[in-house]
Amino acid sequence: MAVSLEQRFQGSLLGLAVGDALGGRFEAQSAEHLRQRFSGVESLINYVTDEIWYTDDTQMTIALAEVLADQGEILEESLCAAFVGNYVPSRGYGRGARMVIEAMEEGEDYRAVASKYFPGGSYGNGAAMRVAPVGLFFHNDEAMLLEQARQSALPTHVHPLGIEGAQLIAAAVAYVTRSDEFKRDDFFRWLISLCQSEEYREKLTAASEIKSTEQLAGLGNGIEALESVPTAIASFALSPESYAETIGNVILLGGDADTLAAMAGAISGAHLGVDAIPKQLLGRLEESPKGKSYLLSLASRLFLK
Ligand code: 8NA
Ligand code: MG
Ligand code: MG
Ligand code: MG
Repeated sequence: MAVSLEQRFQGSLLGLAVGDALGGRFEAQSAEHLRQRFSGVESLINYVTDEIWYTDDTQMTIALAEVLADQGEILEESLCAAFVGNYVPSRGYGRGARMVIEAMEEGEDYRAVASKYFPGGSYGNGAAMRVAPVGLFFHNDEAMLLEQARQSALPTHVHPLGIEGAQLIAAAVAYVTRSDEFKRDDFFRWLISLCQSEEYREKLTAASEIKSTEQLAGLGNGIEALESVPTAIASFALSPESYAETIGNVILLGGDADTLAAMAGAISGAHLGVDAIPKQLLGRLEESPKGKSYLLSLASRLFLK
């Protein structure tokens, strides 16, 4: 059955939140440990028997989606206000991100705080992990897609590799949102054509050549955008017809599991729609004030804007 555009928007936000929440259980564990514990993706998913809670990845994505649904574009001042309004330190933020948001909260010069903390800016994956709403909203407009992904990164990530990571995840989400059929070669050709750095061009080229899940680990599982964005994209492209495989295979890599699964899940959910997320997982996503129902209605608001 054809997947509607609204189901793609819902699939992407919920796919991101579920990946984040499941991956968050295993953040910073080693692949060896996870492989001993779980025989594969199915046993990982069956392990979930209680509520799963999302982390900063989803919390910051909500901020972006709210700004886009309200205003139709990312404006720096509104985005910072939304980061502050959605700031829940217990969700677990990157250490630079925490400093920057707290500076925003205090009305300080947050850009100065950010560049003092990481000279040259952060190249963490924090801009990429939250960018999916930009990919959904601007799926038919390449220039706006890239510019708005950049704008959404700047308050916390001015390093070119942090920004480019966000642009590539936004582009991957946009690609699958606008096309019914997934054409792997075409997908990678387009993403590689968007690369500005040799670093991403090389990694995405390697990602495009991967033929098995065993090869995914070679792309990285770290907190830096370059060590996680290509991995998330590759995991989706390996299992484009399975949400569970897409997120499960990156969670089993260990390391920054929540963020890998958030990014991969946002792409997969936009491709397959919300009904492709196993009930075993979606049914256990937290029902807090900004939990499952809120995310579904936020996705619909974004779709209708
Ligand atoms: P960030 O800007 O603090 O960057 C994340 C990390 O990347 C930093 O803490 C550094 O280790 C490293 N890094 C980034 N830029 C530089 C640089 N220029 N020089 C040296 N090191 C650098 O925050 P972010 O928003 O990019 O981070 C996203 C990550 O934070 C995600 O994995 C997310 O899940 C969250 N996170 C939370 C926890 C937790 O407390 N549960 C643990 C890890 C990550
Ligand atoms: Mg997180
Ligand atoms: Mg599609
Ligand atoms: Mg993380």
